Amino acid sequence: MSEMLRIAVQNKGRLADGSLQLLEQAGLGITRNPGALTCRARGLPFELLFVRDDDIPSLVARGVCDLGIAGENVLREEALEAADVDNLQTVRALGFSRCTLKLAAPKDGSIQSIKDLQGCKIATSYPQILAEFLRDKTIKADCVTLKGAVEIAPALGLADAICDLVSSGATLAANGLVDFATVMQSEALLVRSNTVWGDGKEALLSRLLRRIDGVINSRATKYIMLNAPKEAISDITALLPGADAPTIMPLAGRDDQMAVHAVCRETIFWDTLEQLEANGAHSILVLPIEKMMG
Ligand code: PRT
Ligand code: ZN
Repeated sequence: MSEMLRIAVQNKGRLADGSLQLLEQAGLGITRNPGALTCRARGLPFELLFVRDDDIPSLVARGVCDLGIAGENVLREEALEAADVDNLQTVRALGFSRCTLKLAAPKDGSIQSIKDLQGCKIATSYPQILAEFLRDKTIKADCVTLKGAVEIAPALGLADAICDLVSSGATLAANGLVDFATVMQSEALLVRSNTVWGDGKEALLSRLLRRIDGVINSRATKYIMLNAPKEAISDITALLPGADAPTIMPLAGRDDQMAVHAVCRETIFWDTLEQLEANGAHSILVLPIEKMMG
């Protein structure tokens, strides 16, 4: 198969590590030369292009790249701004670079809720998303567009409130701001162009998606092994989160004890381990799963 897919990823920033890690775990085999803006994968016929995240939607929509990994926030802003960005579609939500686009205002100030924004100035890097949100709420406000350091705008007298991305909330707090509404949630998305591809490219994307699904599923999944008295087995298996049919085996030389092995598709919290122990389980091991298929 001589077909190749070109995928745009962020060069540097909050999406870059997650994107490379995912593609690497999907077996692409990426060795980046310092300063290089493209890289051929060793494991599958893919080429990576390292760009600014804001350029990813239009590079994919224009067919310069077949695929791209970008934040939902950037994809939505670009789609609202440029009509040609319609020519792409989301193929997977990737679960990393999660954040929330929020409205915030100075603590103890006059703006405490959305209705207080009437006639105010709001600083943001996402003017299109904000305008759509305000239209929807029938609020008329002025939007001040800043590329970065949006949180400083109220202190400088540039705006009364801000609309910006929040993850830990530390930046808002450090600038004396409090959030009062959510505009949108965001995570990294894998997008493709709507351009019609040949069978070779489609097959390559399907192969990548199966592997990505395997990586994403295995992240939340753990393998649990424990030993327990025979009579406690049904209570113990009922406690295992998201486990289908566990393997139950006798322990060599111990008639009264069994070993339980299970794949748990939900997070195993310390509380669960404590409950397992309280029900007689011992020698409990929780192991990460690297890959899953089938
Ligand atoms: O250079 P390039 O244009 O490629 O990068 P960039 O500077 O535009 O973007 P970058 O790398 O900062 O973010 C890329 C994407 O990561 C964003 O579009 C979001 O989809 C996602 N993301 C996730 C975030 C955050 N979390 C985040 N916390 N993007 C920005 N922030 C900023 C936010 O703007 C604020 O200034 O971090 C600050 C708040 O963080 P907390 O933890 O203090 O709340
Ligand atoms: Zn950017």
